[in-house]
Amino acid sequence: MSSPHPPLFPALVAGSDLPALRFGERSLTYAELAAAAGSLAASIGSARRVALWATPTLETAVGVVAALLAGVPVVPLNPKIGERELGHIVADSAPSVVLAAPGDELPAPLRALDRTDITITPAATPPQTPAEPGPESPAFVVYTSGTTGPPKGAVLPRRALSATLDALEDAWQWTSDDVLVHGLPLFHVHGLILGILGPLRRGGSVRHLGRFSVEGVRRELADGATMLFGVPTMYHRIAEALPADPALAKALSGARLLVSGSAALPVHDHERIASATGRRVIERYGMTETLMNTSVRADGEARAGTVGVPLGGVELRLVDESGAETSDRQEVGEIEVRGPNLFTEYLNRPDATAAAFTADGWFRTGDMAVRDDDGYVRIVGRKATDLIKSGGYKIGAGEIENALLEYPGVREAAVTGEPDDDLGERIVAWIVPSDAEQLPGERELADHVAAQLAPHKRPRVVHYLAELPRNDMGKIMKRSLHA
Ligand code: MCA
Ligand code: AMP
Repeated sequence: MSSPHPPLFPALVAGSDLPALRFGERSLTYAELAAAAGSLAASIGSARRVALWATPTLETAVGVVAALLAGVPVVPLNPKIGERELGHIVADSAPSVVLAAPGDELPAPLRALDRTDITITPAATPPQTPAEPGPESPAFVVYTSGTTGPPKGAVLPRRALSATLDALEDAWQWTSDDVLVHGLPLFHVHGLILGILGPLRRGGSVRHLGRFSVEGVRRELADGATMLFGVPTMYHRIAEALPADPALAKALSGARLLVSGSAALPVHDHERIASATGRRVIERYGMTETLMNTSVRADGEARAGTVGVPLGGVELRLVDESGAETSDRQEVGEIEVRGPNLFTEYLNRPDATAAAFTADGWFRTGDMAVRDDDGYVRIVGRKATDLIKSGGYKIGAGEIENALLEYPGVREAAVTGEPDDDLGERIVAWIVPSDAEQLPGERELADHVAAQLAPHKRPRVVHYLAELPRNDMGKIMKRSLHA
């Protein structure tokens, strides 16, 4: 059947013996991926929405491609997700099917759904590719933290994917010759949309490390990989390893592009990597709701501490507290963006969707920035202190506070972020115990948050206080906690 819309993955339609995906020893060519994902697509084509148990494996990549071929929206799930968060996501997104690798054991809320195993057996005859859905049809629902309450599902249409990936093609001179290496998790935009779908849209290939390691990066860059994606924690670990690892320095110096994102890469790490390798890491800036907004261009000046310039098709402005565009580039303002890269809505949350946009359709990012004279954007902070970025994960203080408050012996709880060399920020819990003689243990509190929400949301430090500092209105004064 011919389709009026161009395919999301032209190289998949063409099929070829060129490599598409590699996870450790296992790999698929474009023809093999088309066959495996095509037959899975045929079996889930009637689903309304599918949940995907997004382990860092070949199955996850095949599952997501299958759902996209079938035109069924995907909800990627962190395989280490805790009970409460999973319950919320399943209830909110109401998937009719869960996709998982054969043998993966799924927690209770998912066992109630129909399960389809992602089997990777090349079909004898390549299945017919279904017609390409329209550009506005939803491709993903990706859950992201706000300052309070449970995570919200950002609905990402197909045109946001193609717009962002094609803008990056231009900014990074990204081609089918590129071989990307990364070890990012596959349940967020960075690892999944940029890191798996990006290479597939270009007709290039990706080698996923299964889990991030400096050794894996060294090995793959020394063996033909041309690009590296990572969060700042990963580049920090690379910077730490460089002085004792000349082979790592050599591998990095041979890469075409080293890209960092999800949080700010400290200038110190930028400089350590540049002096050891002669290569500059470039940063790009994005969000779950907007996909990518800005980047340092491959043909531009790599300037540490900036996230570069707006990508093709993206409108970006800085506004002051009244919502007026700042007149002076040096004045700090909130970044607002508009363009085809944006999400359409938060699932089931018209209130939150309305609050996120201005009347004339600009999305409020909550990120504060200034601009250099030539337009390079410098992010200087976030509007809400209640959003923490740890290891590149966005974490809302409110959801952790709610989880802590349920724990026996906790009377009051506040959560903040504090600087951490490795994670960027680490989560700190401030606890007022019900009984000063019987403190809820630091380890128990961390385990509770890990089990209810997710391990990366667990507090790394716990302080016990007799009371929380409050202002006249009774509001907790978080800024004075660290003082
Ligand atoms: C530790 N663990 C626990 C507990 N404590 N499990 C249960 N209960 C506990 N109390 C487990 C962890 O699950 C993990 O398991 C291991 O112990 C170590 O965890 P941790 O120390 O937290 O992390 P790490 O291994 O040091 O990880 C650092 C990391 C990671 C690799 C940098 O933070 C990471 O992958 N970050 C990427 C974030 C990202 O992709 N963000 C994109 C969203 P195990 O050993 O089994 O692993 S932002 C985005 O998409 C936007 C669009 C953008 O701009 O990119
Ligand atoms: P998330 O909602 O998890 O997708 O995280 C998006 C947030 O990550 C943005 O609003 C920024 O605060 C932050 N972010 C992403 N990339 C960068 C970067 N290169 N520099 C600084 N902050 C970044």
